[in-house]
This record gives sequence, C-alpha cells and structure tokens, in this order.
Amino acid sequence: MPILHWSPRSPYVRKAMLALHEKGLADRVKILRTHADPMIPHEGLMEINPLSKIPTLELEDGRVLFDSHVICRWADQEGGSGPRLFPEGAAGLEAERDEALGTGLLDVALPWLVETRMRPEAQRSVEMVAVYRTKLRRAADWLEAHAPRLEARPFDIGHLTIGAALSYLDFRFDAEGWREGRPKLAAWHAGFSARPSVQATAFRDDPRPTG
Ligand SMILES: N[C@@H](CCC(=O)N[C@@H](CS)C(=O)NCC(=O)O)C(=O)O
Repeated sequence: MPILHWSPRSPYVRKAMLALHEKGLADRVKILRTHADPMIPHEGLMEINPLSKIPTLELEDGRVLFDSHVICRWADQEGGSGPRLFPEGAAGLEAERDEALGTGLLDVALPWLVETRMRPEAQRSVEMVAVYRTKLRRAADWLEAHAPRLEARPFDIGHLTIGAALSYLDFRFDAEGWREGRPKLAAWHAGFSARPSVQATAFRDDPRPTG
C-alpha cells in the first residue's frame, strides 16, 4: 500500500487527504504520523523528501510524490470515482488558480504561526505579523467577491484547497474572524464543511510522536 506521511494538524496534509477521500482512495493509502517540525528538519523524512515536509507519499513502486499539489494530481489520476479535481482547458486554469489562492493563504498562515508560537519571543516580528494579517484579510475579501463563482461551478481542486485553508483559519486563527463581513464566503464554506470528505478529516491536536 502507498504510505502517506501525515499529521492531523497540517492543512497541506488535509488537502491531500480531502483529495484521497473525494476520489475514493482513502482506504487504499496507509497513513503514517510524521512530525515535520519547521524548526528541526526530520532526518528520516529528508531521505525521501529533502525539504522535510508533509504530505509526502511513498508509492509501492518506490516513487515518492510531494507536494500536496502533486499528490492531489496523483489522486485525481488514480481514483476511479468522485469529482474531476483537475479539469481540462479554461476550467482547469480557474481551478488551479483557486488552488494557488488556497495554498497561498496557507503559505501566509504557516509562517505566521511559526512567528507567533514557535520562535523565541525576542525574535518575533510585529511587522511581519502585520503583513500576514493584511494578506489574510485581502485574500478573504477576494474570496468573498469570488464566492458566486465557487457556488456556480462543479467541485474541483480550487474548492478543495480554499475550503481546507478556511477550515485551517478556524482551527488556528479563529480570533481573526474571517467570516465577519463576508456572508457569501461563510455560506459557501458551510456547504463545503458538510461534505463527507471534510467531515472525515477534521483537524486535531494529537500527541506528537517522539521519533
Ligand atoms: N508546498 C507544500 C507545503 C507543505 C508544508 O509546508 N507542510 C508543513 C506541515 S503543515 C511542513 O511539513 N513543515 C515542515 C517544514 O517546513 O520543515 C505542500 O503544498 O505540500
């Protein structure tokens, strides 16, 4: 069975898990809890992914796939059921543009988390946190304006990634109140949250493995 290096705390892992569930592959991949600490590169993980990041997928034939985008592409090719995550043509460009927005939001949230919760207090930058907050708000405003497009087209990698990113804001940045003043986006996310794939992959703070 393929092995997915996994954590229930990671939004990029959740993106990959959502794709596996949507494509009917969740039971065909074994998950392995792996602690990828941004402050301490993981020696074992770097043997297969030099960037020491999760999700990383080890296939049975020895190939290793990363990052979440590539794993989602693999799921879309491999899975026999569920929505087409990467459509062809113009629809595909829109889907992947929205995927980029969702992962871009996470690329703001993760360093923000490291800045405020992991770095020694004396090294934390108030200026960088202000930049992260500005980008989060502008991305959420963009999404509010864009919500009718999300409602209008079939579920794809854009919906999956934006939904995962907003759910991560609920998990780690609840105080930022992304729903305030953004009713269309909030309504769209409520529908997203009811999907079985989303229900099956909730974030949680599990005990960290020692190895
Ligand atoms: N672009 C990657 C980002 C993956 C990523 O940054 N994952 C985090 C966990 S949420 C990680 O492994 N961090 C460890 C590190 O940065 O060293 C993806 O989409 O999969």
